[in-house]
Amino acid sequence: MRGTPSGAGEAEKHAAAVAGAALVADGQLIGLGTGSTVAHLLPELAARRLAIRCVATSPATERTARDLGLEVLPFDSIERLDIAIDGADQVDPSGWLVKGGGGAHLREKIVAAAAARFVVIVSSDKTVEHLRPPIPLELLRFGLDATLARLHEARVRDAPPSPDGNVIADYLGPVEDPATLAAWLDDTPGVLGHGIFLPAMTSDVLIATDGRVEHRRIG
Ligand code: A5P
Repeated sequence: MRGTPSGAGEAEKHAAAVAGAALVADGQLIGLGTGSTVAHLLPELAARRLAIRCVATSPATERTARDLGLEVLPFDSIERLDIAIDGADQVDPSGWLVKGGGGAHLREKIVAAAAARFVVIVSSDKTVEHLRPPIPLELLRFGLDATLARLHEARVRDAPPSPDGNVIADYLGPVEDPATLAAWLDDTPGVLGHGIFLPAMTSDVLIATDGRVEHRRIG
């Protein structure tokens, strides 16, 4: 799923991150995503020196944000965020997303759902015509083999547990209709979260291609 970092890819991630950071306003409460594109976002946000407060979707993001001087709050007694910004692994033309290459997709979905505006920042290699496997999963360890058997085509990822100590796996079956697959995964006991994000969750997608950033408005 994850390609070798290329100079062009990093430049596009940087351009998308700069465009994302520009959407943040003074005084806002921000949700910070996880991943290599968000790694470009954090210094850009810090450099703007706004009076913002943040919540982080992973310990790695939290550490980096704090090191850069951003204020990070625990996300347990906050009802709404003004804006959340995050990367994605796949974006289709209608705004369906696959996330979770970094294993933080359950937290990322909770943060995105709490945000009045959810902004996705991607390099051009993340655009796809149709979503495809693997679809990241977060599974409860209790009953793990029974959950995997019910999912038929799923494999535990050789990766650390999620930030909340759960098992990270990937669904490898076909993605014919993302809505049907998302609903089935939502209904499967033992599946705590999956990486399919419905278009209704996303407000904006910023796609960097060479020196240009396309701004797609979705939900
Ligand atoms: C983390 O769990 C993921 O959802 C990332 O947001 C997504 O995989 C994009 O990551 P990169 O920016 O590293 O490509």
